[in-house]
Amino acid sequence: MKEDLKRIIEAAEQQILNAKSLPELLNLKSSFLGKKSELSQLMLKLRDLTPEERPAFGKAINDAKGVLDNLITEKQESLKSAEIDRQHKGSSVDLTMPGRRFNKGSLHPLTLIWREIEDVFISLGFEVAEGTDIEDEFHNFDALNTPQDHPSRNLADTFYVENSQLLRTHTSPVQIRTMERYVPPIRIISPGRAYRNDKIDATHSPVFHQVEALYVDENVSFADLKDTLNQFVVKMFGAGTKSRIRPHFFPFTEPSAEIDISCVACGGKGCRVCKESGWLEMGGAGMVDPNVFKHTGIDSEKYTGFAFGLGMDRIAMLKYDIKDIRVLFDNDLRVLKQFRNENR
Ligand code: FA5
Repeated sequence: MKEDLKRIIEAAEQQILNAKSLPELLNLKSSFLGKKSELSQLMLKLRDLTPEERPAFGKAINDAKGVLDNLITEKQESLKSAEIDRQHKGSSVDLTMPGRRFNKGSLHPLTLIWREIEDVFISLGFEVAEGTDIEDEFHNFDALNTPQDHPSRNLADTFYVENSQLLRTHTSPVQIRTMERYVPPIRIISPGRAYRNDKIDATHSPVFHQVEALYVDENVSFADLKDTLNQFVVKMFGAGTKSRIRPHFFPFTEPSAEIDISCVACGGKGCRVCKESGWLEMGGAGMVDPNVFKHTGIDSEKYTGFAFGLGMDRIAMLKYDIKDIRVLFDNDLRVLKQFRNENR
């Protein structure tokens, strides 16, 4: 029997080592270790042996099976890696080439401006307050001292939702909500979306973005308003940029003003962007009207405050030299990709 085992192992060893493919190896495995293999047949002969002889013989067969099993596993690994080498040699894949660049997304120019504006105002001591896009008439109009017959309340200008609710037409309701909740000193900005039934053109969109600012404390003056605006403009657009304030009317501020900044496209000399005037309209501003304080329970004898609201889309257009507001809403990848390196 020992002779038989020796012969079987030697024959199997030769054939396993010479196997050329994985299917051939699998066939050999079944013929040397399968149920009909010589080794399995030898097992059947165990019953012809004496009980004393059986353990040693059984162990010898199992050892032989172990030897063959190991040989087959080793051969299998070497055939697999040879196959992988062969595939790579035959193909044109150059494993030393650098990988393809991961196509990273980029932040939208409005998001970049939004973040930059927040950073500038935070550096000036303001906090960021949040409002909601859907507002009620009280916070969007009444508390802001807007008369019942004011044209901005018109269906043609405002998108109403239902039950006197509307899509806010400006970010000024955040002033009211902040003054309702907190006592002065209050120093907040509130960036966000606003909605108006405006005709679309190069500088108007029915959905646009504003940033509201509100500063209420004892002795806040118009000089503080001008200085804050100037600092913002210089930090945002650079040292050579000036801001100017023109008299205007808003129901919620007295006195009221419109804010212009010197045209960043031509440095104030006059060009197509600023319609040759050298100035660009950015937003509205003024000293908080005492009637607004009354609606929010703030003592107008003790406190004064300034507020302003700037168009963020217009700021983005100036900063990134975008000539049409629609570019900010089209999401054309050719445009958005240009902001890849601006991401923070
Ligand atoms: C207001 O909305 C006032 N709430 C601003 C304000 C706040 C005044 C606090 C005083 C105190 P106005 O309607 O002018 O003001 O809008 C301000 C800015 O929003 C405009 O100068 C412009 O930059 C931007 N804006 C207004 N409508 C649109 C629009 N349809 N598309 C794009 N930007 C717009």
